Amino acid sequence: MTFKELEARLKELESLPSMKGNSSIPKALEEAGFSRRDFMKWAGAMTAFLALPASFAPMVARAAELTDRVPVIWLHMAECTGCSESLLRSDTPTIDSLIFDYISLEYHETVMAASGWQAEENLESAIEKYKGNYFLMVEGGIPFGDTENYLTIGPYAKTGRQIATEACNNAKAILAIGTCSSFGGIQAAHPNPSNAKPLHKITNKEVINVPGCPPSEKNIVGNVLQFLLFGKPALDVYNRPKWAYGLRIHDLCERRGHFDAGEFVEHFGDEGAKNGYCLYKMGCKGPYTFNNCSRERFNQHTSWPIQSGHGCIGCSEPNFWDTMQPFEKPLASHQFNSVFGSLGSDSMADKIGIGVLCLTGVAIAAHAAIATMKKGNEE
Ligand code: FSX
Ligand code: SF4
Ligand code: F3S
Repeated sequence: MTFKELEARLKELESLPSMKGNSSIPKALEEAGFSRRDFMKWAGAMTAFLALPASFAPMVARAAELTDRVPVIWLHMAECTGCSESLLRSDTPTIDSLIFDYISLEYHETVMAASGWQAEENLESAIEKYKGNYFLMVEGGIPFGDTENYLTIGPYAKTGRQIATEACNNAKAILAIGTCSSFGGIQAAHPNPSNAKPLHKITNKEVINVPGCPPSEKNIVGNVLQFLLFGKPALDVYNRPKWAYGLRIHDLCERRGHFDAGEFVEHFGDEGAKNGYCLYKMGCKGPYTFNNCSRERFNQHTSWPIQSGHGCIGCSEPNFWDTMQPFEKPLASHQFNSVFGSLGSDSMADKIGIGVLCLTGVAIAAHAAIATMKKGNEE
């Protein structure tokens, strides 16, 4: 998309009425004590996060200010609500959470006051009023088939599947927020008693997956901004936006130098743990996991699982509850093509595919052993 096209897109958004009446994002930022400078700094960081050149920062700032022009419906299916919590639960309001408050959330069960009949009516009237124009964000897996009524919601006793399908039918864009909605998640783990499905299995419409259990607040807000600015992003084989899920955790991990040097934590709490060594032998699944946690972290960039001393459990990968177990032991059956072979460690998921990850390349265990041996020889 050219700069000119982007400008036209933003102008079109600007011409839509604000859905927040007299309130506006600049006003809300001011009231929350953020200066224009803080906001522009945030927009600069968000621009880099979206992998855009720095010259796009003013556009990103404008897009953030226009998030109150597009109605959003957020549905909860079967899940723990961690995805909403990831975004909303911070001790001080952040610019991300504030922007999210200003997204015109027409319906969100966690943050709205309505319940019962009133909630049901709000949802129906939002779908009707904004037919074809709203963003649909869905959290949670969806029980399907004979067990579909395991998730029954509201005074009309509709199933989650019915509600989600209806909302999908009339949406402008659909984002599956979290691994449950993207891939089924914890309730779809073996033996999947409710036959839970990901959102894309219950609708024919295209679903953009934003997995992570939960996804970071930045990935949630970033994907909304990305969509406002450019429309549909480039996606990998699992329909994850490549700008966010294009690299493995292992590629940019702060402990990667220790992996390459064969320096591993052998037990939680040992000297290696104190020295920040690699967590591969403690079961880290960073080499098989596509996500940007190692770059962006969580909670306003303060920390992330590996920084806090536990390996990645692969939470943004399909069926990770089954395929990434045991979480605190290396996966001997998984293979990682890092040093040899034609696919480098920076290859995208769509080039590799999980099958190739399992069938070709050099076993990461072997790589780790070689690295350890090399180190042994040097000593
Ligand atoms: Fe799932 Fe989100 Fe994990 Fe929880 O709702 S992705 S269980 S963090 O909250 O859907
Ligand atoms: Fe980081 Fe895990 Fe890779 Fe070690 S195995 S470098 S801890 S991602
Ligand atoms: Fe999940 Fe691994 Fe990031 S467990 S939060 S993808 S470090």
